Amino acid sequence: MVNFSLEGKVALVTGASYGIGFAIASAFAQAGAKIAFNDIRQELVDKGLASYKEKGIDVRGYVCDVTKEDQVQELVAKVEKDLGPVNILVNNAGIIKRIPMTEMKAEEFRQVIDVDLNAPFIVSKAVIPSMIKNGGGKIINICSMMSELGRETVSAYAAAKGGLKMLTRNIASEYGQYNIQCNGIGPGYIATPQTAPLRERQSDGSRHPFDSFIVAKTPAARWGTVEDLQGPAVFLASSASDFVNGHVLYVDGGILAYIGKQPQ
Ligand code: NAP
Ligand code: GCO
Repeated sequence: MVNFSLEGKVALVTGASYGIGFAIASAFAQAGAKIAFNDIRQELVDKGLASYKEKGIDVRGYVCDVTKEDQVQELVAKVEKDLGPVNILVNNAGIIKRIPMTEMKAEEFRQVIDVDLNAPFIVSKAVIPSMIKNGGGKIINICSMMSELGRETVSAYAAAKGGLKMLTRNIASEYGQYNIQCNGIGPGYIATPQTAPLRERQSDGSRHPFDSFIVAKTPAARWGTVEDLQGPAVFLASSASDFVNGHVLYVDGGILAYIGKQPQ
């Protein structure tokens, strides 16, 4: 019997007050996991706690900036004390800065790399020792279309997400022997606050050009929803994927497979 259950597991999802992280943590709870999440500010954690409660999901929320190693080590220790050792980690917290590369300050580039690449390294490094001690674990890194493709104004984000794909493969390579599976999820274009600027209605009420572009580039002819990511995340967090390692599962409606619609 294929087992998608997460009963008895402790899952830590970073940056999960809302958006993709919130949806993944909610799905893990439905599959039986005990949930811990963090966000960077108390008011965000409080907002998240209220949202989980509204869905009848019991979670622990913690304030932690995932780019700060001391805060991350404290977070992991608190989760272990409150719920038990982390069995499933989702490195979800992320930022994007859409700035033409030649206009981007080096500090802005560093900030994106820090959250989107350095932080998954820091948090993974914090949980791997206990995963080894406990006979294994699951690490899921939230990658992106930009792990494979570039586009104007997202140089830092693409560099980070491309690096995150290779960090995923390297964790799989280095720790697979301890029954740790590290995989990525590469969401397509998903309707969340992060992509809201790309979907804003124009002053004349027409759709944002990028919105129309993405719908035309997607065989599914729609933006993804956070719910589209829940099944793939539960699969990669469960024992059903114990022989899947170092893989990035693209949940993109087919964008990466499609050259694009011929202009009419
Ligand atoms: P989002 O709506 O911007 O949520 C990101 C979350 O991460 C927010 O709660 C954010 O808090 C938190 N965060 C940012 N920096 C942090 C830090 N240093 N420490 C702790 N938490 C931090 O993004 P999303 O759309 O849900 O995306 C989640 C992940 O999926 C990101 O890694 C993103 O790159 C990736 N992704 C998104 C899409 C998409 O189309 N939406 C597609 C592919 C991949 P604040 O509110 O303070 O920023
Ligand atoms: C952008 C978008 C994308 C999505 C996502 C696609 O500006 O191109 O924000 O980067 O967030 O990463 O997979």
